[in-house]
Amino acid sequence: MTITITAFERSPDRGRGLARDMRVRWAFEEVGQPYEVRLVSFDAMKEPAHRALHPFGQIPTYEEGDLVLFESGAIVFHIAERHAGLLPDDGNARARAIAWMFAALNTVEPPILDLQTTKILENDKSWYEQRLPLVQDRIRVRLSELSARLGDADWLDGGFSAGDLMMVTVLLRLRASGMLEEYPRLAAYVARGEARPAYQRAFAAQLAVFQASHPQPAA
Ligand SMILES: N[C@@H](CCC(=O)N[C@@H](CS)C(=O)NCC(=O)O)C(=O)O
Repeated sequence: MTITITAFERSPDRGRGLARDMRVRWAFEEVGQPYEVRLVSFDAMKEPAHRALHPFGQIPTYEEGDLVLFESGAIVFHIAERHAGLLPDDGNARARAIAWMFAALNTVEPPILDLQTTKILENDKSWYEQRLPLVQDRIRVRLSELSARLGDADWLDGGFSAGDLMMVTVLLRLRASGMLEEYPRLAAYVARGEARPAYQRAFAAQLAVFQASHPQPAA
């Protein structure tokens, strides 16, 4: 059965792989599951037809027959449950990998999103200069804890899992800030994720969407 996801028609990140369809594409590539993509505009995302798939009018969504999902974490989890390759077979190891997915989305991502909101939406406020370092320090607490737990390991708990996939995509949102480089183990961890062939195929696919909508002039 065909699986269709939604992604930005014009991604605000200019194809840098930060939109959340990247997580889903990467998961598909890791497990070898073909998928189709329906591109949606910002306007279309807020229309009833898309809201029927996604109550908050966002991307990504997942459609497979009668099943419709939203939330990148739920979608990646569903893919990982359906296919081998993203969750260990051992029950305890599987539970820990799932815990890392939640940690990425629920503990590490919120302060990172807070930084983006602060920089984009609050930079004209009188209190911006006072708030920014507070937000950055909250991220540093999490990065320092995560780095300590990762130690010299390649991945968070044994082999690469959906927990790492989610954590790497969350940490990538920090790249432009330069904060990731303050934690060499985490910078190397993210680089390991990006080096995976499945990541590179997913990245190329989403970049191709941006390049098609912004053709380069001939040299
Ligand atoms: N928690 C959701 C967040 C989804 C989300 O924020 N999607 C962004 C793209 S990365 C979006 O659609 N933004 C447009 C909007 O909110 O109007 C998930 O992980 O899927």
